[in-house]
Amino acid sequence: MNFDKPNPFDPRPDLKIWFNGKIVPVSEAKISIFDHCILYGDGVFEGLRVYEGKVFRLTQHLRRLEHSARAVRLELPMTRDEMAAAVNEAVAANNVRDGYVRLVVTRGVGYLGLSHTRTANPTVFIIADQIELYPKELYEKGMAVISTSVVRNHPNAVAPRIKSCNYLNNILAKIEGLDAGVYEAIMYNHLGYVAECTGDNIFLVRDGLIQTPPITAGILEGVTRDVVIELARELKIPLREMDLTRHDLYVADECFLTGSAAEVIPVTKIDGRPIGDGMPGPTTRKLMSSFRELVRRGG
Ligand code: PXG
Repeated sequence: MNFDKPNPFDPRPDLKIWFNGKIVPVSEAKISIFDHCILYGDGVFEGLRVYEGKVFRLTQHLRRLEHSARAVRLELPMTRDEMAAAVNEAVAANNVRDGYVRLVVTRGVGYLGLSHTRTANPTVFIIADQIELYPKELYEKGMAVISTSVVRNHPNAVAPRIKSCNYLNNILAKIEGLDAGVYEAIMYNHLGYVAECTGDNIFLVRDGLIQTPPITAGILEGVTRDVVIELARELKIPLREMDLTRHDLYVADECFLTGSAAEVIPVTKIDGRPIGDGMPGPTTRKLMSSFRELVRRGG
């Protein structure tokens, strides 16, 4: 047995964590093995961005957290204002100017059984650190993705609108993508329509129309997705939320993904097929630069 091998992915030791109301060194931020988040993936989370020291779209993220919590009958132990203050404390404690925030609320320690009624004291922790999801050159050249055989959770199973700590549906798709040599993977829903990627929402462009799956396709209501929809409206580029099939992926002129970590990233190959002329297209480029301008202006 060897459980003490060095781990190259260990967090840096000087990281400070907001943990149940206090700022503590990362080595002191510990969760019980009886927390139902560990035993069952029973918890909810958010992933946010910090630009120029300011948390981007904080209210939208906290609102989504509240909805996720309500959907799984987890009572948040903090008000929205307290949560916002805590996120800002975590950011300040780590002097993050441009970075990433992970906010997690666990079900809490409980009895060895599924019942949420036999748990107490959700743990809240906030990590403020750096993230670089995809290599920088992919924002210039575009990224290759696959569409996977892993079907997105049925909305009446674990609704994809819940940002829960149970991400195995997405992780299985991610594994299929990584095995195929790509960083991201598109998932179809139970009806065979395009849903979303493992950690990003998807958009296509065809004949000047931006197309994206509707929320009813069973997707996370991405904060970045909403920003792009707003930007398209401001730029007067037509956009339609519509059911999309594999065929739509293959005949698109352009494709791009959105996410808090990824921002807006062009996709130039799907399942080995070049999209459009195989280069990031003009609409994608316009939205990428508008997005960067928006975050520079402070959201
Ligand atoms: N769909 C899913 C399934 C997500 O998890 C998005 C879309 C984009 O949503 P926002 O609100 O960020 O625009 C997400 C969020 C990762 C990672 O490490 C990705 C997300 C969250 C946490 C981690 O890849 N994406």
